[in-house]
Amino acid sequence: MKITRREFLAGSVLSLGSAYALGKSATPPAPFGTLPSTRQLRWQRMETNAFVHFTVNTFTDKEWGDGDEDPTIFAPVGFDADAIVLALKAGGMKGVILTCKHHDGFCLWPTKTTDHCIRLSRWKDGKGDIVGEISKAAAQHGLKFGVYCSPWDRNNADYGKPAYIDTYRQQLAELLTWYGPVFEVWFDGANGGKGYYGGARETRTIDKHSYYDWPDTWALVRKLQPDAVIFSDAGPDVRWVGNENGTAGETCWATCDPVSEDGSRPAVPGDAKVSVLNSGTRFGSRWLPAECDVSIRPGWFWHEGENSQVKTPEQLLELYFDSVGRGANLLLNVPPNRHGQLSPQDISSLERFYRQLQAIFSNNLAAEAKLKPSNVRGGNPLFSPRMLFDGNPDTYWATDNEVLTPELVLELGRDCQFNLFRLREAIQLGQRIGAFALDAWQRESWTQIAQATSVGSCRLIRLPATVETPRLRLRITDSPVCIALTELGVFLEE
Ligand code: FUL
Repeated sequence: MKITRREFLAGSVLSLGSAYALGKSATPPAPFGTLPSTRQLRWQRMETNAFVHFTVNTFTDKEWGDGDEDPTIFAPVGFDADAIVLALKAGGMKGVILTCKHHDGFCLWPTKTTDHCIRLSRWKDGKGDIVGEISKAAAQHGLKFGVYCSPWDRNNADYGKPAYIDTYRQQLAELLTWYGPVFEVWFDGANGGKGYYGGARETRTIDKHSYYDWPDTWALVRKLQPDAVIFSDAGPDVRWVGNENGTAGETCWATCDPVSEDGSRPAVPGDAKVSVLNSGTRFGSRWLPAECDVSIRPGWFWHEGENSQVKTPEQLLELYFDSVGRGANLLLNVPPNRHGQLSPQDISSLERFYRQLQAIFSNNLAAEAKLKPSNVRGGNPLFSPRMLFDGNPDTYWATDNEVLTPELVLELGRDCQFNLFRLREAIQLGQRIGAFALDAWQRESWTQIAQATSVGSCRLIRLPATVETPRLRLRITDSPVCIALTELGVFLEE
Protein backbone atom coordinates (compact mmCIF):
# COMPACT_ATOMS: atom_id res chain seq x y z
CA MET A 1 0.00 0.00 0.00
CA LYS A 2 1.43 3.35 -1.01
CA ILE A 3 0.50 6.35 1.09
CA THR A 4 0.98 9.86 -0.19
CA ARG A 5 2.23 12.60 2.07
CA ARG A 6 -1.12 14.31 1.65
CA GLU A 7 -3.06 11.27 2.84
CA PHE A 8 -0.69 10.93 5.74
CA LEU A 9 -1.15 14.50 6.84
CA ALA A 10 -4.89 14.46 6.31
CA GLY A 11 -5.59 12.53 9.49
CA SER A 12 -4.22 13.72 12.80
CA VAL A 13 -4.38 10.14 13.98
CA LEU A 14 -2.59 7.60 11.83
CA SER A 15 -4.15 4.18 11.50
CA LEU A 16 -1.99 1.24 12.48
CA GLY A 17 -2.12 -0.12 8.95
CA SER A 18 -0.76 3.10 7.47
CA ALA A 19 1.96 3.34 10.09
CA TYR A 20 3.06 -0.12 9.16
CA ALA A 21 3.10 0.72 5.47
CA LEU A 22 5.30 3.74 6.09
CA GLY A 23 7.65 1.85 8.34
CA LYS A 24 8.02 2.12 12.08
CA SER A 25 9.82 5.42 11.86
CA ALA A 26 6.62 7.12 10.72
CA THR A 27 4.62 6.26 13.80
CA PRO A 28 3.47 9.45 15.52
CA PRO A 29 4.30 9.89 19.20
CA ALA A 30 1.87 8.21 21.56
CA PRO A 31 -0.49 10.74 23.18
CA PHE A 32 0.61 11.75 26.66
CA GLY A 33 -1.59 12.04 29.75
CA THR A 34 -5.09 13.47 29.61
CA LEU A 35 -6.12 14.89 26.23
CA PRO A 36 -8.41 17.68 25.01
CA SER A 37 -11.81 16.77 23.59
CA THR A 38 -12.67 17.95 20.09
CA ARG A 39 -14.84 20.73 21.49
CA GLN A 40 -12.01 21.89 23.76
CA LEU A 41 -9.51 21.85 20.88
CA ARG A 42 -11.87 23.90 18.75
CA TRP A 43 -12.37 26.36 21.60
CA GLN A 44 -8.65 26.71 22.34
CA ARG A 45 -8.00 27.67 18.75
CA MET A 46 -10.39 30.64 19.09
CA GLU A 47 -8.07 32.40 21.57
CA THR A 48 -9.93 35.74 21.89
CA ASN A 49 -13.65 36.05 22.58
CA ALA A 50 -15.87 38.91 23.68
CA PHE A 51 -18.10 39.14 26.70
CA VAL A 52 -21.08 41.49 26.51
CA HIS A 53 -22.55 42.61 29.83
CA PHE A 54 -25.86 44.32 29.26
CA THR A 55 -29.05 44.50 31.35
CA VAL A 56 -31.02 46.78 33.68
CA ASN A 57 -27.74 47.62 35.43
CA THR A 58 -26.73 49.58 32.35
CA PHE A 59 -29.63 51.92 33.18
CA THR A 60 -29.33 51.96 36.98
CA ASP A 61 -25.56 52.48 37.03
CA LYS A 62 -25.08 49.37 39.15
CA GLU A 63 -22.84 46.32 38.85
CA TRP A 64 -25.22 43.96 40.64
CA GLY A 65 -28.94 44.67 40.33
CA ASP A 66 -31.12 43.78 43.33
CA GLY A 67 -33.79 42.10 41.27
CA ASP A 68 -36.49 44.70 42.01
CA GLU A 69 -35.91 46.81 38.90
CA ASP A 70 -38.86 48.03 36.91
CA PRO A 71 -38.47 46.35 33.47
CA THR A 72 -39.50 49.58 31.74
CA ILE A 73 -36.14 51.12 32.57
CA PHE A 74 -34.54 48.84 29.99
CA ALA A 75 -34.85 51.05 26.89
CA PRO A 76 -31.80 50.91 24.60
CA VAL A 77 -33.43 52.97 21.85
CA GLY A 78 -30.47 52.77 19.48
CA PHE A 79 -29.66 49.09 20.00
CA ASP A 80 -27.70 47.86 17.01
CA ALA A 81 -26.59 44.24 17.21
CA ASP A 82 -24.82 44.37 13.85
CA ALA A 83 -22.74 47.37 14.86
CA ILE A 84 -21.82 45.73 18.18
CA VAL A 85 -20.79 42.46 16.56
CA LEU A 86 -18.87 44.20 13.77
CA ALA A 87 -16.90 46.24 16.31
CA LEU A 88 -16.05 43.06 18.20
CA LYS A 89 -14.99 41.42 14.97
CA ALA A 90 -12.76 44.38 14.15
CA GLY A 91 -11.18 43.72 17.56
CA GLY A 92 -10.28 40.18 16.48
CA MET A 93 -12.95 38.49 18.60
CA LYS A 94 -13.99 35.05 17.36
CA GLY A 95 -17.01 34.56 19.59
CA VAL A 96 -19.39 36.63 21.70
CA ILE A 97 -20.92 35.62 25.04
CA LEU A 98 -23.95 37.65 26.12
CA THR A 99 -25.26 38.06 29.67
CA CYS A 100 -28.69 36.75 28.74
CA LYS A 101 -29.56 36.95 32.45
CA HIS A 102 -27.39 38.52 35.15
CA HIS A 103 -27.86 38.22 38.93
CA ASP A 104 -30.85 40.63 38.85
CA GLY A 105 -32.82 37.95 37.01
CA PHE A 106 -33.90 40.22 34.13
CA CYS A 107 -34.05 38.08 30.98
CA LEU A 108 -32.96 39.69 27.72
CA TRP A 109 -35.16 37.30 25.75
CA PRO A 110 -38.94 36.70 25.86
CA THR A 111 -38.72 33.78 28.24
CA LYS A 112 -41.78 31.82 29.24
CA THR A 113 -40.39 31.42 32.76
CA THR A 114 -40.89 34.92 34.19
CA ASP A 115 -42.31 38.37 33.51
CA HIS A 116 -39.09 39.91 34.74
CA CYS A 117 -37.90 40.14 31.18
CA ILE A 118 -37.71 42.09 27.98
CA ARG A 119 -41.42 41.54 27.24
CA LEU A 120 -42.27 44.04 29.96
CA SER A 121 -39.73 46.61 28.81
CA ARG A 122 -40.55 49.60 26.65
CA TRP A 123 -37.99 48.64 24.05
CA LYS A 124 -39.74 47.69 20.78
CA ASP A 125 -43.00 47.73 22.75
CA GLY A 126 -41.95 44.60 24.55
CA LYS A 127 -41.63 42.69 21.29
CA GLY A 128 -37.84 42.78 21.07
CA ASP A 129 -35.31 40.06 21.77
CA ILE A 130 -31.72 41.05 22.53
CA VAL A 131 -30.53 37.43 22.61
CA GLY A 132 -32.14 36.81 19.22
CA GLU A 133 -30.59 39.90 17.65
CA ILE A 134 -27.07 39.33 19.01
CA SER A 135 -27.04 35.64 18.09
CA LYS A 136 -28.30 36.44 14.59
CA ALA A 137 -25.76 39.20 14.06
CA ALA A 138 -22.99 36.92 15.32
CA ALA A 139 -23.96 34.19 12.87
CA GLN A 140 -24.18 36.69 10.05
CA HIS A 141 -20.75 38.19 10.70
CA GLY A 142 -18.93 34.93 11.39
CA LEU A 143 -18.66 35.03 15.19
CA LYS A 144 -19.76 32.18 17.40
CA PHE A 145 -22.44 32.82 19.99
CA GLY A 146 -22.25 31.96 23.69
CA VAL A 147 -24.59 32.19 26.66
CA TYR A 148 -24.20 33.52 30.21
CA CYS A 149 -27.26 32.79 32.34
CA SER A 150 -26.64 33.60 35.99
CA PRO A 151 -27.50 30.76 38.37
CA TRP A 152 -28.05 33.32 41.13
CA ASP A 153 -31.37 35.08 40.55
CA ARG A 154 -32.16 37.94 42.92
CA ASN A 155 -35.62 38.44 41.47
CA ASN A 156 -37.04 34.94 41.59
CA ALA A 157 -39.31 34.15 44.56
CA ASP A 158 -38.25 30.52 44.46
CA TYR A 159 -34.52 31.14 44.60
CA GLY A 160 -33.05 28.83 47.23
CA LYS A 161 -35.89 26.29 46.86
CA PRO A 162 -35.94 23.22 44.57
CA ALA A 163 -38.55 24.84 42.29
CA TYR A 164 -36.06 27.44 41.09
CA ILE A 165 -33.76 24.76 39.70
CA ASP A 166 -36.54 23.69 37.32
CA THR A 167 -37.03 27.31 36.26
CA TYR A 168 -33.31 27.81 35.76
CA ARG A 169 -33.06 24.69 33.61
CA GLN A 170 -36.05 25.81 31.59
CA GLN A 171 -34.31 29.13 30.96
CA LEU A 172 -31.21 27.31 29.81
CA ALA A 173 -33.28 25.03 27.61
CA GLU A 174 -34.85 28.07 25.91
CA LEU A 175 -31.48 29.68 25.35
CA LEU A 176 -29.97 26.48 24.05
CA THR A 177 -32.78 25.60 21.65
CA TRP A 178 -34.15 28.90 20.35
CA TYR A 179 -31.00 30.60 19.07
CA GLY A 180 -28.97 28.18 16.97
CA PRO A 181 -25.50 26.82 17.73
CA VAL A 182 -23.91 27.89 21.02
CA PHE A 183 -20.14 27.55 21.42
CA GLU A 184 -19.85 28.19 25.18
CA VAL A 185 -22.12 28.18 28.21
CA TRP A 186 -20.76 30.29 31.04
CA PHE A 187 -21.69 29.36 34.61
CA ASP A 188 -20.95 32.10 37.07
CA GLY A 189 -19.71 31.39 40.57
CA ALA A 190 -21.47 34.23 42.43
CA ASN A 191 -24.24 32.42 44.24
CA GLY A 192 -26.64 33.56 46.91
CA GLY A 193 -26.93 36.60 49.16
CA LYS A 194 -29.26 39.57 49.53
CA GLY A 195 -32.04 40.04 47.01
CA TYR A 196 -35.62 40.99 46.19
CA TYR A 197 -36.77 37.37 45.76
CA GLY A 198 -40.35 38.14 44.72
CA GLY A 199 -40.73 40.79 47.41
CA ALA A 200 -39.26 38.88 50.34
CA ARG A 201 -36.21 41.18 50.38
CA GLU A 202 -33.98 38.95 52.41
CA THR A 203 -30.69 37.14 52.37
CA ARG A 204 -30.73 33.64 50.93
CA THR A 205 -27.77 31.36 51.08
CA ILE A 206 -27.50 28.07 49.28
CA ASP A 207 -25.21 25.09 49.58
CA LYS A 208 -22.93 25.57 46.60
CA HIS A 209 -22.06 21.90 46.53
CA SER A 210 -25.59 20.51 46.40
CA TYR A 211 -28.22 23.14 45.54
CA TYR A 212 -27.75 23.35 41.78
CA ASP A 213 -27.09 19.66 41.13
CA TRP A 214 -24.56 20.71 38.50
CA PRO A 215 -24.03 17.28 36.91
CA ASP A 216 -27.67 17.22 35.75
CA THR A 217 -27.53 20.80 34.48
CA TRP A 218 -24.35 20.10 32.57
CA ALA A 219 -25.97 16.97 31.12
CA LEU A 220 -28.78 19.17 29.82
CA VAL A 221 -26.24 21.40 28.07
CA ARG A 222 -24.57 18.35 26.55
CA LYS A 223 -27.92 17.09 25.30
CA LEU A 224 -29.04 20.37 23.76
CA GLN A 225 -25.69 21.72 22.52
CA PRO A 226 -23.18 18.87 22.36
CA ASP A 227 -20.52 21.05 20.73
CA ALA A 228 -20.63 23.78 23.37
CA VAL A 229 -17.89 23.99 25.98
CA ILE A 230 -19.08 24.42 29.56
CA PHE A 231 -17.24 27.02 31.65
CA SER A 232 -17.17 27.29 35.43
CA ASP A 233 -14.72 27.30 38.33
CA ALA A 234 -14.83 23.53 38.04
CA GLY A 235 -15.14 23.07 34.29
CA PRO A 236 -16.11 20.51 33.03
CA ASP A 237 -14.55 21.86 29.80
CA VAL A 238 -13.05 25.26 30.59
CA ARG A 239 -11.93 26.60 33.96
CA TRP A 240 -11.95 30.10 35.38
CA VAL A 241 -8.44 31.49 35.69
CA GLY A 242 -9.02 32.51 39.29
CA ASN A 243 -9.08 36.31 38.91
CA GLU A 244 -10.91 38.98 36.95
CA ASN A 245 -7.91 40.94 35.79
CA GLY A 246 -7.18 38.81 32.74
CA THR A 247 -3.97 37.21 33.95
CA ALA A 248 -3.09 33.54 33.78
CA GLY A 249 -0.26 32.21 35.93
CA GLU A 250 3.21 32.64 34.47
CA THR A 251 3.11 28.85 34.56
CA CYS A 252 -0.31 27.76 33.38
CA TRP A 253 -1.05 24.11 32.60
CA ALA A 254 -4.08 23.10 30.57
CA THR A 255 -4.47 20.15 32.91
CA CYS A 256 -6.03 20.86 36.28
CA ASP A 257 -7.63 19.21 39.29
CA PRO A 258 -9.64 22.05 40.85
CA VAL A 259 -10.39 21.75 44.55
CA SER A 260 -12.64 23.69 46.93
CA GLU A 261 -11.22 26.75 48.68
CA ASP A 262 -10.28 24.74 51.77
CA GLY A 263 -8.83 21.98 49.60
CA SER A 264 -11.03 19.29 51.12
CA ARG A 265 -13.12 18.32 48.06
CA PRO A 266 -13.49 18.85 44.32
CA ALA A 267 -14.38 22.41 43.31
CA VAL A 268 -17.86 23.57 42.24
CA PRO A 269 -18.86 26.95 40.79
CA GLY A 270 -18.31 29.47 43.57
CA ASP A 271 -16.06 27.26 45.70
CA ALA A 272 -12.64 26.78 44.17
CA LYS A 273 -9.07 27.45 45.22
CA VAL A 274 -7.96 30.28 42.96
CA SER A 275 -4.25 29.46 43.08
CA VAL A 276 -4.95 26.04 41.56
CA LEU A 277 -7.14 27.57 38.87
CA ASN A 278 -4.52 30.16 38.04
CA SER A 279 -1.67 27.79 37.31
CA GLY A 280 -3.41 24.45 36.73
CA THR A 281 -1.97 21.11 37.80
CA ARG A 282 1.07 19.61 36.11
CA PHE A 283 0.12 16.06 35.09
CA GLY A 284 -3.45 16.81 36.29
CA SER A 285 -6.15 14.25 35.68
CA ARG A 286 -8.44 16.58 33.66
CA TRP A 287 -7.87 18.62 30.52
CA LEU A 288 -9.31 21.96 31.65
CA PRO A 289 -7.81 24.98 29.87
CA ALA A 290 -8.13 28.37 31.55
CA GLU A 291 -10.21 31.33 30.44
CA CYS A 292 -9.23 34.87 31.46
CA ASP A 293 -12.33 37.06 31.81
CA VAL A 294 -11.65 40.75 32.14
CA SER A 295 -13.44 43.97 31.25
CA ILE A 296 -12.22 46.69 28.91
CA ARG A 297 -13.52 49.08 31.60
CA PRO A 298 -13.23 48.98 35.39
CA GLY A 299 -16.79 47.58 35.68
CA TRP A 300 -18.51 44.76 33.82
CA PHE A 301 -21.43 47.02 32.91
CA TRP A 302 -21.30 50.36 31.16
CA HIS A 303 -21.09 53.39 33.42
CA GLU A 304 -20.86 56.91 32.09
CA GLY A 305 -18.34 57.74 34.81
CA GLU A 306 -15.92 55.18 33.41
CA ASN A 307 -15.79 56.49 29.85
CA SER A 308 -12.32 57.87 30.44
CA GLN A 309 -11.03 54.61 31.91
CA VAL A 310 -11.33 52.38 28.86
CA LYS A 311 -8.22 50.23 28.50
CA THR A 312 -5.80 51.40 25.84
CA PRO A 313 -4.69 49.19 22.92
CA GLU A 314 -1.36 48.76 24.73
CA GLN A 315 -3.14 47.52 27.87
CA LEU A 316 -5.21 45.13 25.78
CA LEU A 317 -2.04 43.81 24.17
CA GLU A 318 -0.60 43.17 27.61
CA LEU A 319 -3.75 41.27 28.53
CA TYR A 320 -3.32 39.21 25.38
CA PHE A 321 0.24 38.32 26.34
CA ASP A 322 -0.80 37.43 29.90
CA SER A 323 -3.66 35.19 28.78
CA VAL A 324 -3.30 33.77 25.27
CA GLY A 325 0.48 34.02 25.67
CA ARG A 326 0.27 31.62 28.61
CA GLY A 327 -1.93 29.03 26.97
CA ALA A 328 -5.29 30.42 28.14
CA ASN A 329 -8.08 32.14 26.20
CA LEU A 330 -8.96 35.81 26.63
CA LEU A 331 -12.61 36.68 27.27
CA LEU A 332 -12.73 40.44 26.93
CA ASN A 333 -15.86 42.23 28.13
CA VAL A 334 -17.07 45.19 26.07
CA PRO A 335 -20.35 46.53 27.50
CA PRO A 336 -22.95 48.42 25.44
CA ASN A 337 -24.12 51.80 26.73
CA ARG A 338 -27.67 53.01 27.42
CA HIS A 339 -28.16 53.71 23.76
CA GLY A 340 -27.55 50.02 23.05
CA GLN A 341 -24.23 50.54 21.32
CA LEU A 342 -20.59 50.26 22.18
CA SER A 343 -19.05 53.60 23.07
CA PRO A 344 -16.56 55.20 20.66
CA GLN A 345 -13.68 54.83 23.15
CA ASP A 346 -14.21 51.08 23.38
CA ILE A 347 -14.59 50.62 19.63
CA SER A 348 -11.42 52.55 18.91
CA SER A 349 -9.33 50.72 21.52
CA LEU A 350 -10.50 47.36 20.27
CA GLU A 351 -9.77 48.11 16.65
CA ARG A 352 -6.33 49.57 17.32
CA PHE A 353 -5.48 46.60 19.56
CA TYR A 354 -6.24 44.12 16.80
CA ARG A 355 -4.41 46.12 14.17
CA GLN A 356 -1.31 46.11 16.35
CA LEU A 357 -1.68 42.42 17.04
CA GLN A 358 -1.91 41.63 13.34
CA ALA A 359 1.06 43.84 12.55
CA ILE A 360 3.19 42.15 15.23
CA PHE A 361 2.44 38.61 14.11
CA SER A 362 2.36 39.18 10.36
CA ASN A 363 6.04 38.48 9.78
CA ASN A 364 7.63 35.36 11.26
CA LEU A 365 11.33 36.16 11.01
CA ALA A 366 12.22 32.49 11.38
CA ALA A 367 10.06 31.27 8.50
CA GLU A 368 12.99 30.96 6.10
CA ALA A 369 15.60 29.95 8.66
CA LYS A 370 17.89 27.01 8.08
CA LEU A 371 16.92 24.45 10.70
CA LYS A 372 19.34 22.21 12.54
CA PRO A 373 17.49 19.90 14.95
CA SER A 374 19.39 17.61 17.30
CA ASN A 375 16.86 14.89 16.47
CA VAL A 376 13.95 14.19 14.13
CA ARG A 377 11.62 11.32 14.85
CA GLY A 378 12.73 8.34 12.79
CA GLY A 379 14.66 10.73 10.58
CA ASN A 380 11.32 11.20 8.86
CA PRO A 381 10.64 14.51 7.07
CA LEU A 382 7.02 14.33 8.23
CA PHE A 383 8.28 15.07 11.76
CA SER A 384 10.94 17.59 10.80
CA PRO A 385 11.03 21.11 12.27
CA ARG A 386 9.84 22.42 8.87
CA MET A 387 6.40 21.54 10.21
CA LEU A 388 6.75 24.41 12.67
CA PHE A 389 6.22 26.82 9.80
CA ASP A 390 3.46 25.27 7.69
CA GLY A 391 0.59 26.90 9.58
CA ASN A 392 -1.05 23.51 10.08
CA PRO A 393 -1.86 22.60 13.71
CA ASP A 394 -2.04 18.91 12.76
CA THR A 395 1.63 18.67 11.78
CA TYR A 396 4.55 18.98 14.17
CA TRP A 397 8.23 18.53 14.85
CA ALA A 398 8.61 15.36 16.92
CA THR A 399 11.58 13.49 18.33
CA ASP A 400 12.31 9.83 18.90
CA ASN A 401 10.72 8.34 22.01
CA GLU A 402 13.94 8.44 24.02
CA VAL A 403 14.85 12.04 23.05
CA LEU A 404 13.31 14.25 25.73
CA THR A 405 15.51 17.34 25.64
CA PRO A 406 16.18 18.13 21.97
CA GLU A 407 17.61 21.34 20.60
CA LEU A 408 16.88 23.25 17.46
CA VAL A 409 19.30 25.76 15.97
CA LEU A 410 17.79 28.35 13.64
CA GLU A 411 20.21 29.98 11.21
CA LEU A 412 18.46 33.21 10.40
CA GLY A 413 20.80 33.99 7.53
CA ARG A 414 21.53 37.53 8.64
CA ASP A 415 21.54 39.65 11.77
CA CYS A 416 17.97 39.64 12.80
CA GLN A 417 16.24 41.93 15.31
CA PHE A 418 13.43 40.52 17.38
CA ASN A 419 11.78 40.85 20.77
CA LEU A 420 8.99 38.27 20.68
CA PHE A 421 9.02 34.50 20.61
CA ARG A 422 6.10 32.07 20.18
CA LEU A 423 5.84 28.32 20.65
CA ARG A 424 2.88 26.00 20.31
CA GLU A 425 2.61 22.34 21.21
CA ALA A 426 0.49 19.87 19.23
CA ILE A 427 -1.90 19.65 22.19
CA GLN A 428 -3.97 16.94 20.53
CA LEU A 429 -1.11 14.75 21.83
CA GLY A 430 -1.33 16.24 25.33
CA GLN A 431 0.71 18.81 27.22
CA ARG A 432 4.22 17.39 27.10
CA ILE A 433 6.89 20.03 27.57
CA GLY A 434 7.72 21.14 31.11
CA ALA A 435 10.32 23.82 30.39
CA PHE A 436 12.47 25.30 27.65
CA ALA A 437 15.12 27.93 27.11
CA LEU A 438 16.07 30.20 24.25
CA ASP A 439 19.62 31.19 23.39
CA ALA A 440 20.96 33.82 21.00
CA TRP A 441 24.37 33.68 19.34
CA GLN A 442 26.18 36.76 20.58
CA ARG A 443 29.87 37.61 20.58
CA GLU A 444 30.86 34.14 19.34
CA SER A 445 28.94 32.17 21.97
CA TRP A 446 25.43 31.23 23.09
CA THR A 447 23.71 33.51 25.59
CA GLN A 448 20.48 32.42 27.23
CA ILE A 449 17.92 35.17 26.64
CA ALA A 450 14.74 33.55 27.95
CA GLN A 451 13.30 30.55 29.68
CA ALA A 452 9.80 29.43 30.53
CA THR A 453 7.79 26.48 31.77
CA SER A 454 4.39 25.49 30.30
CA VAL A 455 3.85 25.78 26.54
CA GLY A 456 0.58 24.04 25.62
CA SER A 457 -1.55 25.75 22.99
CA CYS A 458 0.58 28.89 23.02
CA ARG A 459 3.51 30.42 24.86
CA LEU A 460 4.56 33.96 24.09
CA ILE A 461 7.73 35.49 25.41
CA ARG A 462 8.08 39.23 25.24
CA LEU A 463 11.76 40.06 25.75
CA PRO A 464 12.63 43.09 27.85
CA ALA A 465 14.74 44.49 24.98
CA THR A 466 15.24 43.87 21.27
CA VAL A 467 17.86 41.23 20.54
CA GLU A 468 19.99 41.21 17.41
CA THR A 469 21.41 37.86 16.34
CA PRO A 470 22.07 35.71 13.26
CA ARG A 471 21.34 32.48 15.09
CA LEU A 472 18.89 31.21 17.70
CA ARG A 473 18.74 28.01 19.69
CA LEU A 474 15.68 26.48 21.28
CA ARG A 475 16.45 24.01 24.06
CA ILE A 476 13.75 21.82 25.53
CA THR A 477 14.98 21.38 29.08
CA ASP A 478 12.20 19.30 30.61
CA SER A 479 9.82 16.84 29.04
CA PRO A 480 8.69 13.46 30.39
CA VAL A 481 8.16 12.15 26.85
CA CYS A 482 9.32 13.00 23.35
CA ILE A 483 8.15 16.39 22.15
CA ALA A 484 5.55 17.44 19.56
CA LEU A 485 5.76 21.14 18.66
CA THR A 486 3.52 22.56 15.99
CA GLU A 487 4.68 26.15 15.68
CA LEU A 488 7.63 28.42 16.34
CA GLY A 489 7.58 32.14 15.70
CA VAL A 490 10.09 34.97 16.02
CA PHE A 491 8.72 38.50 15.72
CA LEU A 492 9.59 42.13 16.12
CA GLU A 493 7.14 44.32 18.01
CA GLU A 494 8.01 47.86 16.89
C1 FUL B 1 -18.91 37.62 38.32
C2 FUL B 1 -20.20 38.43 38.42
O1 FUL B 1 -20.57 38.61 39.77
C3 FUL B 1 -19.89 39.74 37.74
O2 FUL B 1 -20.96 40.63 37.83
C4 FUL B 1 -19.55 39.44 36.29
O3 FUL B 1 -20.69 38.93 35.61
C5 FUL B 1 -18.39 38.47 36.20
C6 FUL B 1 -18.06 38.05 34.81
O4 FUL B 1 -18.66 37.32 36.97
O5 FUL B 1 -18.95 36.48 39.09
